[in-house]
Amino acid sequence: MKTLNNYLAIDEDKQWILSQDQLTHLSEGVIETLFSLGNGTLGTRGTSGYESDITQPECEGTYINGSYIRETIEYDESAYGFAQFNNKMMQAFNTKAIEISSENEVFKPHSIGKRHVNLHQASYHEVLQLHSDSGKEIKLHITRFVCQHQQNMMINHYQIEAVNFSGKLQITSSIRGSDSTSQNSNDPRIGNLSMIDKLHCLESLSTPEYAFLLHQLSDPKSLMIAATSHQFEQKNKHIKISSNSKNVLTEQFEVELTDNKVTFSKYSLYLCPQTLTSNNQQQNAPVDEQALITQAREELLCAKNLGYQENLQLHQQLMNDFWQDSDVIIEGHDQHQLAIRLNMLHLTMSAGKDGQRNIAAKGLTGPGYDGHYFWDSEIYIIPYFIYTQPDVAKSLLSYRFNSLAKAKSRATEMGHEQGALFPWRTISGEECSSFFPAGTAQYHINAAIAYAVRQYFKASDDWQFIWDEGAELVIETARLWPSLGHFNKNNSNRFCIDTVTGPDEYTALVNNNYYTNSMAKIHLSFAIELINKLSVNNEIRCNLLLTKLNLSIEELNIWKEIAERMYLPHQAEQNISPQDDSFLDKKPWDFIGTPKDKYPLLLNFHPLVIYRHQVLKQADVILANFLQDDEVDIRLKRNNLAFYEPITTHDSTLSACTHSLAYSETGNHQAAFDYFDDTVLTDLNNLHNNSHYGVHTAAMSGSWMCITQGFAGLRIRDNYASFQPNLPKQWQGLRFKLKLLGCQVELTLSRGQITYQLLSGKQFSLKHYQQDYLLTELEPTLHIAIDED
Ligand code: IFM
Repeated sequence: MKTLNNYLAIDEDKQWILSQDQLTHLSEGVIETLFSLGNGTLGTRGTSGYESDITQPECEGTYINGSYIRETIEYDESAYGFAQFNNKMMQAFNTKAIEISSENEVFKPHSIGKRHVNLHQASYHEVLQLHSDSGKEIKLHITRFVCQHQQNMMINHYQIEAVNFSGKLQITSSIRGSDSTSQNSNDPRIGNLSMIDKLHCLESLSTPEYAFLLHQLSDPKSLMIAATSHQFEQKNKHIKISSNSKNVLTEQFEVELTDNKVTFSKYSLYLCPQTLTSNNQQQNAPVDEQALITQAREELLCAKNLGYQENLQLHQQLMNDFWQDSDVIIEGHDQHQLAIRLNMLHLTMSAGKDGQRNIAAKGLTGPGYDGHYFWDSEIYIIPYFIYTQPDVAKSLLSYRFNSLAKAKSRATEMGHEQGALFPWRTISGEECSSFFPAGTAQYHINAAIAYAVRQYFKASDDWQFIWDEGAELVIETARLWPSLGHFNKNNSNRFCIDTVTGPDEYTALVNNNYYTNSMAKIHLSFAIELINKLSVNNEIRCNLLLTKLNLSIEELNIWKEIAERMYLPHQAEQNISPQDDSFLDKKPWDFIGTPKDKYPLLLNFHPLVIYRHQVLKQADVILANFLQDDEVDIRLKRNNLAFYEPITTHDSTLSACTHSLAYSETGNHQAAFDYFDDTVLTDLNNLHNNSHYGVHTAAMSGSWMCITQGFAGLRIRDNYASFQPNLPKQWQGLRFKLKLLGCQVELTLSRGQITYQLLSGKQFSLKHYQQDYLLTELEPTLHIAIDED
């Protein structure tokens, strides 16, 4: 096994390198997505920056997570409560653009460059061969990283080798507004972040020291600065500045070739001080233009003082720490090994880490879904962070806490007397879904947030978070359920929730969606359990909290009654759970008569046609059953799988991983493996044919869940973790680490044996199938032989 500290070994290790040669089956746009880099705040697509007819990017983009432009949603037929504004993730200025010339002749590439991404280092590498009309040849090496140690910074490093001439080179370097990122399309998944017309240029400057473009956004009122600074190893002169438009700043440097080489770094800094949330008043303080310019200059000069090598080392150190804790090692399947690493890397490169930004469905890799955050974060993505980087999980939950005020006013707008209603899709915290049947109607997002708090708390025992933020989140979101349903006399007085949409977006506005009702039940039960725990932990503080939130015993009693009397649809004859009240009465979809090219159905049939049929876009009951854990009998889970799987299209990338998890849990290991394969390769093989507009972060995280919660059977219980490991027969071994219950443990599965190892922490209780064990500092290792039959 390679040592993770040895960068050289990693450089040569094919399982850490994703190169263009391995991706000949993919289009340029998909490769740009896969080669994207980011750090949770800033992300940039894997485009060369050396633009020419040959190296023209399919979709240029550099994005700032959490920053956005607000646009009015135009409806021809509007109605009360419709979302009024869209948020579009900030597409920042392109600072990767350079061009090289000699004696007024521009060098052009012979062919597209040779590119690869080093997954361990989160760095992009490209080699381009260029020539001039008069036959001069150069070789250009580009190395790029988006600094893990400096959230607003990207560094591009260039090494130019003159092959057959000497003298001087002119380097033209720009900061450029990207006008358009995608064609108009009827595909609702594709976003368009073209926003240059929404930015008003206030100031630009170019000096030998640094350069910048400063823009003003009108809504939300904010400033954005893109600044660069160049650092040459050779003698150079800053010779020309031209700015033919307010949205482009071009500089030129003349550099002396030394030993036929020119080496330089371009430091790019982006600042966009924007208010994401309304809870924190300080953030609303206006930012002064001059202060922003000074900050940009100082941060650039500070990075330059450190120099390229030092910055690279700081960046690599953090990446090294990340992989030390997070790596999953798969033996016997190179493609899965590469894919799971790619997925984990994109998750960490996309997730906000400061409580002010979340993780977009497409990460920071493309314009898809306008850069919005969905329930994907809580149900699919946070589990990965809970067990590998718990601080990131916490900060994603803090983002929700910080937008609680907006969720509360949305609840009021939607007619609820109290509580919070979180938006289906958003950046700023306001509802941005313009199609309410598959948007606002997905009230289950409230339960998703509470479920994520529950999982985080169970695994981390983080009381401080629960006291400061978690409890309030759980309580305010729980408050909505009583007003969303009623005790129905026609249904034995059970609590029914009407006119909602569950996760399956091929069925909308139904009564008693099984998933929503189950999750509401879990949510309310957890809220009550949590308040009891808080009271035991600190009764006075708990009473203060309940007083602050104006939560009475009567309200708690209602929650209790609702949870107890929640109606969960059940059809006794087949022993299955109907997806909702009307689902089983609908006409079956004609799968045999639907040719392959009619998928995804959402691009080929009107929603009403789809809604009228028994057909699923994605797991609904199956997901509920997984999240319900041991509350549901395994026979019911099996029956539900047998019923729903054949009528599920998996047109959503959130579906395959759920099915893999469900098959692992119910013992169909081959099916679990096949669905895992579909999940882990979603982007690496562009399985849904839309990875050119960004990766699918939920599927990426879902693939991690398939391994840990599926193949290894991890479940978190009160004060212990339980495992039911089953190494796929297609693999030779599996190894991963988990952080939970104050410890770090490593699991190593090989054919015939599993090893549990306590890496840190005092003691760790676990259950392996039915047997209890304790790992301690004195006896940290447990080997268990596995009978493969
Ligand atoms: O949140 C999902 C939804 O469940 C299915 N459509 C895509 C969204 C973003 O991934």
